[in-house]
Amino acid sequence: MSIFNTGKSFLKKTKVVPIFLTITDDYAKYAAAAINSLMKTANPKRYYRVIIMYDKLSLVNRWRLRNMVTRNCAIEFHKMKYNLYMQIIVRYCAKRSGSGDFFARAVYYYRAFIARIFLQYDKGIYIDSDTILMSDIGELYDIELGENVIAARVDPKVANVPQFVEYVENALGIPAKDYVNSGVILMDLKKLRKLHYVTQMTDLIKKDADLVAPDQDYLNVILKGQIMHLPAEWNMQPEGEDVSKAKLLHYNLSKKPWFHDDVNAGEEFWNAVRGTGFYGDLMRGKERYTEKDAEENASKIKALIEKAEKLSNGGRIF
Ligand SMILES: [Mn+2]
Repeated sequence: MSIFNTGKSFLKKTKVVPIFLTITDDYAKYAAAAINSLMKTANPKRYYRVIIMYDKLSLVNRWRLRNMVTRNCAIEFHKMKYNLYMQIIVRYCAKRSGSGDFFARAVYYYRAFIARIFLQYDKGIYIDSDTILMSDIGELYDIELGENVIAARVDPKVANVPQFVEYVENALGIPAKDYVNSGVILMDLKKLRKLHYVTQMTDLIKKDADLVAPDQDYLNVILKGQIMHLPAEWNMQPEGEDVSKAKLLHYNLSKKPWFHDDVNAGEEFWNAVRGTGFYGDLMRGKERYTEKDAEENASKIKALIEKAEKLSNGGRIF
């Protein structure tokens, strides 16, 4: 039996767990840590396939990532095609970038295409590159979605910032207690295909609205009422949270352990980096990181909060 067999009957029989990451060259080193942690915590009796969706990824980075393959965890690459949908997204991002928008990059939208591209899977998991697995991701895959289209964690960063609460409730029409983070998503791919998710998303994008977290906002708006809430431990966000029971760490909108020393659960990140072939890159990146970079990053988050406040005063967007 081989994990490199991609036939549908094989997938059905062995229940390969498909995990999707979406990256460009600048995310490759963080993705490597996420993938390495996934492999270390994987159940030796199960099979996994990590699928990396990318646009620009150098041969060297692809080679280094591909080298991480293990006995029961395959690594596969998928280059995104510049189709009509992608053109709409890229144009929107180009227009939005520079307006204090963190997320004006097409790579944030690749996750929306998973159901559409990978017809061989009926269920799958998306994870951000700034995550570390502490438990077998197969357990997350086994969660029953029931009638829901996806499962994701209610976003703790939103709930803790009054301006974000106002924004999601007033501008998006979503109660903050239901607004989810899109960094870890368990997906019913069949249902997403039936909903023509990408078409719905690009229809909204064509409205050219200014948003705080576009891909995540669209996800919440389109799937409102059809999202199961994941237990917090599957998207534990170290800054300000108790990570002792975490099954997955997500360094979301916070000080990143690859730049700062004083990060809660930073050790877990560096443990996951060792042996990936990206250790040197990450160490050099940390050495080069300056006070000025830290200030710039903090001011970006401040700008995001200001933007949320401004937009929430303008009433409903969709
Ligand atoms: Mn993230």
